[in-house]
Amino acid sequence: METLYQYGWNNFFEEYRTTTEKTGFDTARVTYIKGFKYGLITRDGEKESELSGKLLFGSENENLPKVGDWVFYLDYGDIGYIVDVLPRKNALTRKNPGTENELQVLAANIDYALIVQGLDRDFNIMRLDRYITQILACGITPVVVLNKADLVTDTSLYLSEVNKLGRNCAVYFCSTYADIGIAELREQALEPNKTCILIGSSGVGKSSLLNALTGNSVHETDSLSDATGKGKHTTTSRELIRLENGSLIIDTPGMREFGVAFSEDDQSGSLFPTIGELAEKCRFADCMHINETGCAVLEALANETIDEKVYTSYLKLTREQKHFSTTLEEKKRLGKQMGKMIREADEYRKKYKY
Ligand SMILES: Nc1nc2c(ncn2[C@@H]2O[C@H](COP(=O)(O)OP(=O)(O)OP(=O)(O)O)[C@@H](O)[C@H]2O)c(=O)[nH]1
Ligand SMILES: [Mg+2]
Ligand SMILES: [Zn+2]
Repeated sequence: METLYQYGWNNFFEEYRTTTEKTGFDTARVTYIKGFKYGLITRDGEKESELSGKLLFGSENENLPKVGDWVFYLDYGDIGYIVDVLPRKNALTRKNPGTENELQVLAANIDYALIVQGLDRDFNIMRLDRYITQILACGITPVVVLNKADLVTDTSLYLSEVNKLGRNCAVYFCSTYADIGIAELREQALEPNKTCILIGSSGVGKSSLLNALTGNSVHETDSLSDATGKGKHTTTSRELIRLENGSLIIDTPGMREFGVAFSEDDQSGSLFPTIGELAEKCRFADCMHINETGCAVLEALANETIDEKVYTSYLKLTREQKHFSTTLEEKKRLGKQMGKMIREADEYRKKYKY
């Protein structure tokens, strides 16, 4: 079990294992997925595996194993067969790009998400707020990493922009080129046996950071010297690795979209603390903070006690959330109707035997 604990196994999973009758199966953690192959870290080391037919054909995509998941598997010597996924402590999700109401699970059982932005044209405060909101909704602690600090002379401007969001998350300025902030990140943000994930747009330096953190080149990075743009080492799959200090880290491919996908219940003050706090002082309990009289949010906006971006981001994200959950409900409702029709047709067929 020693190895498993080193890879993040804890009482949460141990309790489940001991209370479930899965005798004959071992547990392991998914470290990568390449096509039909699942990389596992088992008590005896690495083992490449596949999904059992039951799991492959009997599960919704979001319930299939993802990087970071703990699974039950059968050992067949050369290969393992994954038979089940243990309950997740949490999962990093987003709206599946190109869909209206599909959830995409990016990785499971995550303690920290390092949101990486580059201090070049990539820096975008609204996008940062979007990432933070969705990550909090997933029950994951967000950490802000502003990379390429070598490109700017004054980082304090960026820090005050981030602080205006009122998010209270740790902010690190890093440069893999100038070796700025890497040691702090390693020592303060990464904990032994805890899992963190690097996320952000393509080219912000996630893999470069991972390499700097490990001190060696585990992940190839895009090279600036390649003027043709060919042979870029953009990351194409997620992979969990263990660093020397015992922390676990997942590198991911850059994301173009990070659509929010959380439920209405999560939309309370905890996801938008600045707005939530003000909302308590609005005249109407159901105030939408759009044009109501006696709205404390609009008042704060008018006298500039809150930043306009905080408000704009709140409106944008809650609208998106609303759209996501209403289309999801609609889909479920239609699904139920469809199910009912099929059942009725079946009964009708049985009754009249045709
Ligand atoms: N100026 C500057 N450039 C950097 C720094 N770190 C990385 N880069 C450059 O940024 C580019 C992208 O780096 P990667 O580490 O591959 O970026 P990534 O986020 O992993 O990209 P994807 O895998 O496509 O998501 C490369 O050309 C790096 O050399 C930095 O600290 N400063
Ligand atoms: Mg990369
Ligand atoms: Zn209001």
